[in-house]
Amino acid sequence: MKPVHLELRDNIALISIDSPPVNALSHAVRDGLMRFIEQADADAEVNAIAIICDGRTFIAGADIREFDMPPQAPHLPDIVDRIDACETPVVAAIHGTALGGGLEVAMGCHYRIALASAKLGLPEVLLGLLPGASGTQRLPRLVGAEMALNMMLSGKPIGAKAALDAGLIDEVVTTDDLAGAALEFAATAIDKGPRHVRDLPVAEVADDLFEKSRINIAKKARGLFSPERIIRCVELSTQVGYDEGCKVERELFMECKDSPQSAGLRHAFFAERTVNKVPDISKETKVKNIDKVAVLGAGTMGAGIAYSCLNAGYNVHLLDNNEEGLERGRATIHKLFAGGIARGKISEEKKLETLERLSLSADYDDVSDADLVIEAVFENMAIKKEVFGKLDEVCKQGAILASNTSTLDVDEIAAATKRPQDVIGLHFFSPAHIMRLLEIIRGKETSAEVIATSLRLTKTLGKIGVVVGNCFGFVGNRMLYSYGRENQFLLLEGAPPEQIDKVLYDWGMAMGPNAVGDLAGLDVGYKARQERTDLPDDPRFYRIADMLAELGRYGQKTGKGMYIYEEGSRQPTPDPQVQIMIDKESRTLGIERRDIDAEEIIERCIYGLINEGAKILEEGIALRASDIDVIWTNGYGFPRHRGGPMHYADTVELAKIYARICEFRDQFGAEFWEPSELLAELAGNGGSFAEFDKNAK
Ligand code: T1G
Repeated sequence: MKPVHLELRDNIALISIDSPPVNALSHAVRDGLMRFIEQADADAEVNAIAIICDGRTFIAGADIREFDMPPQAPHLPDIVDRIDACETPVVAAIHGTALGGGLEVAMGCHYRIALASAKLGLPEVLLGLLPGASGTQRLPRLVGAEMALNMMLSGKPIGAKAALDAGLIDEVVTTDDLAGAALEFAATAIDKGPRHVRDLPVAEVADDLFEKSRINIAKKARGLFSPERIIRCVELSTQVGYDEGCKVERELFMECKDSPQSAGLRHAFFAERTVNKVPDISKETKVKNIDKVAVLGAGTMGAGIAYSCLNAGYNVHLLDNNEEGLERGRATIHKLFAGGIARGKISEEKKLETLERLSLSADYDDVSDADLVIEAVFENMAIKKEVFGKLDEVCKQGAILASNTSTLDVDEIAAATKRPQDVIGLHFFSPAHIMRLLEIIRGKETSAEVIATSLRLTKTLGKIGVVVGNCFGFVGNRMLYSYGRENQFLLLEGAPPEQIDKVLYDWGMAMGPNAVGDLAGLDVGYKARQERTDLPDDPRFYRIADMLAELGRYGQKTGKGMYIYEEGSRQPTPDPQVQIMIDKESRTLGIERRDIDAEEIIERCIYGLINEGAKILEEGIALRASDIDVIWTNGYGFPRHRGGPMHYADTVELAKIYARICEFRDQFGAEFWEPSELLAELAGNGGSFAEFDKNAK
């Protein structure tokens, strides 16, 4: 079926694109568009042309999947320029999203109309790219260089009203018949004739606009490749003609497209859209109706989860076993609303309306009618089993009983009930109302219905849910153990905390491991380790972290941890006392300290992650390597432009990583560095985790 059609309506050519799911500009769409534009423009019977899309959205951009294929003509820049060159006026009629190449096609048109609900944007920077089909030259001509720059550097779309006010579109229409509105507008354009955007001037800009932008991206887009190239292109649009600007845009676009960063960001884009594909869960799998959510435990996590559920539209009951706890929970929720109001995310009115769906008590009977219960009490197995035993007694049959445990055995928790098929792990990340990731832990008995319902809940909460198997620490925290372990060993062997943190931060991590420890609270990790009975019998294992916790240095919350923090500041300052303590402990453990370079720090911390990730894949705890990448880029501050630990491993080549891990095994022992069998196998046959995922399908 051809994805592009042309229909003549009263001397107006209506070109419609129908290429689900998002009318991306695949080769077939480009080919059809170019043919019909040329045909309609050459047709003397045609007085105007309208371009419209079927389905849920206007063109959502170039077909990202085709970026890894040899380019095929007609190329998008040529199509956009051909539309602009039409003697016959061309109108774009936009609904849903006009993004990237889709907005460039619309800006190639002489006029644009849009439904009030439409969104328009150039999000290429989110894929490590820049608008490569004249977008960097056309948008400044329509909305001015400053707004164009902001739209391209943030990648955020704007609404139809804002687009009209900015001059990006000519009319906002409210209609169920967009094709009709397009034909009506096209008819009015016949007299006006074509308006060639390429010939529009770019308005004067402030002298320091581009300098300011460069300073800004140095902070906000640390280490990213494409933002500077976007600034370069927009700057050129104020200095040279359209064709020269487009020539440079094309060169810089190709640089971006071929960059490892764009490969990493494109991998992340598709990985996040693949997590929903769980083998035994299909569109036919029954989904339970969730109206009332009960959250147990009004601590920071519980209150954050309750706030997220409230904002997603659920009725929420917050339960805590004492009034004081409840008051704390209520205060936290109100504080989160105040923050939302201050950031303009929610209005006072909306807050009051939302709070009507919140109830609080210390009475278990108040959760008996809940459709879903999310337990967020202290991370202790005995306490969790007691709570689940109680829930089993009071909750209605069919209710989903979920635990927000971040490490503990979901099957053991489920065994405390007579309904293990309704028990699941829903591991939120802190802060729960901000972090997009949700690890969905399926137990041995968890039913497909409960998993399907949890995936639906995740989407409703606006989060990314990754279904994983049950083991200690699941995927994220289990891998974190090996990452943190190497950090602890490196501290004892000679690398100061600030060196380790700077190396990993410069490499792209959102924060270094020692600063993260202080943020999360060293007492949290310490208590979790105290709970474990299977820790390695090695005196070096998390030695420094344990010593700091035993000294009451929990991190930011106590003003002292690995670093010291001024009152009210989150800025870490190295503490000479800590370094003295570490030096002394190295001597006590008979470790000769040495200078350690950045490469070794990165390899030991990141290759440890990769090796553990490969073991997790071997055991089937994660369905795909790309799922592991989604967990680490959305939950642990792993640089998104590196795609995630498993994608990164493929870029380094598994044979190199395997060889280095074998060296570490020989140097530091097999207890911590036994290579994963899967990694050995893939390294041995020149394979990759991407291939593993393809074959796993
Ligand atoms: N190319 C290929 N597939 C795409 C796609 C695209 N541009 N956009 C979406 N899909 C697939 C996606 O993988 C999923 O597939 C399905 O569509 C639904 O997507 C030259 C260089 C439009 C806001 O960056 O932001 O143009 O999993 O689950 O939540 O200058 O998709 O069902 O098999 O995300 O409703 C610029 C990317 C490209 C927009 C819809 N455009 N897309 O969100 O659905 S670069 C973008 C989105 C470019 C030019 C440059 C969102 C959406 P599957 P979904 P959604």
